Amino acid sequence: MFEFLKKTPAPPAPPQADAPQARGLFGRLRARLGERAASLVRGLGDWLPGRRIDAELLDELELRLLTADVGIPATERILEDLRRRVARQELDDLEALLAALRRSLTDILAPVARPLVIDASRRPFVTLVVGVNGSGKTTSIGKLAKRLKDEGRSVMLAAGDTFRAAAVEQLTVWGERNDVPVMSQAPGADPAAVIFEALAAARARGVDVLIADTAGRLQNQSHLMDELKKVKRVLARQDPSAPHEVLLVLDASQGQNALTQAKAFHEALGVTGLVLTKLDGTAKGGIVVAIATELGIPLRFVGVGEAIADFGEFDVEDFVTALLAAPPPA
Ligand SMILES: Nc1nc2c(ncn2[C@@H]2O[C@H](COP(=O)(O)OP(=O)(O)OP(=O)(O)O)[C@@H](O)[C@H]2O)c(=O)[nH]1
Ligand SMILES: [Mg+2]
Repeated sequence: MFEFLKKTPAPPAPPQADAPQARGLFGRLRARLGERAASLVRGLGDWLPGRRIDAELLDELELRLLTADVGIPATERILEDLRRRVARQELDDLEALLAALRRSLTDILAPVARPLVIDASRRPFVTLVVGVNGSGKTTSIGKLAKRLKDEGRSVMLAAGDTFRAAAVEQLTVWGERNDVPVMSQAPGADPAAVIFEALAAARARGVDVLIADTAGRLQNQSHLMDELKKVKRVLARQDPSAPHEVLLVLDASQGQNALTQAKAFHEALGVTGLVLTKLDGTAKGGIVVAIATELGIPLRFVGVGEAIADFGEFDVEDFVTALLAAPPPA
């Protein structure tokens, strides 16, 4: 039933071949989840007709929520509400149950659907991007830079990943693609120094937004977490209010691991926003619900594929629809 974990990554799309906008971000997510039969509720109705909503059905739903990585706290919260309402005989058919489930999910997610707002009085608005290896940091920075450029802002990128071979080149390609300057130093340079220098350059040039890339690291590598703390400290020496956003990029397909990462990064750095990537590559979209319940950190952006168009702000209604894999509302 949940065998749709992506086996082989799709080749990166060339910049001019972005996915069509027509169906919208979550339309594309829905289509991809649909391909993998990722639905919390698919099949529930098949064995339901003519049947009352009973404990067995609720148990099945509970299992599906847990399997989709909604996590224990959120699943308990949702099921408690549904069981109470079934006991009061408020829900007597599948449609009513689905509507109640939809509402529960929406109530949990709405408080974290808070887009990134660039405070124009902070110039440059400094965004530090962090996360484990391969979560999608550099790609998300490229997509975000494009978005901000399209909004008419000037953007600069800082190549703070001085560790991984080719990391600077990867960021530079995004910079060239979007006509955005990239500040870098030699491989092995101190990331704090690179980002500090980039901030000085951004200030001198009156840039609106500076986005700093960093090397991937595991949350339990304390010396590497200390390195990020140093980046923060050093930035604050130039601008006591910087960084203005600490953006943690999480790979949704990592399920509950993403939650563990988020807790550790948040504790070390005070994460102010999340990017959840690779929602297209997982049946575990429920991790969004777990994160909302257990962390409450604003979810700024989601990634549903590798193309620029596969990146955007989080829309609760659309996401819940995709999760339930129901047809889009008319
Ligand atoms: N399917 C899918 N792939 C994505 C998404 N976001 C990023 N990727 C891919 O994930 C891979 C890793 O992305 P990067 O941006 O290099 O990740 P990173 O966090 O910068 O990696 P390191 O710098 O090595 O820690 C690339 O192949 C991206 O194209 C997404 O939303 N969906
Ligand atoms: Mg990277």
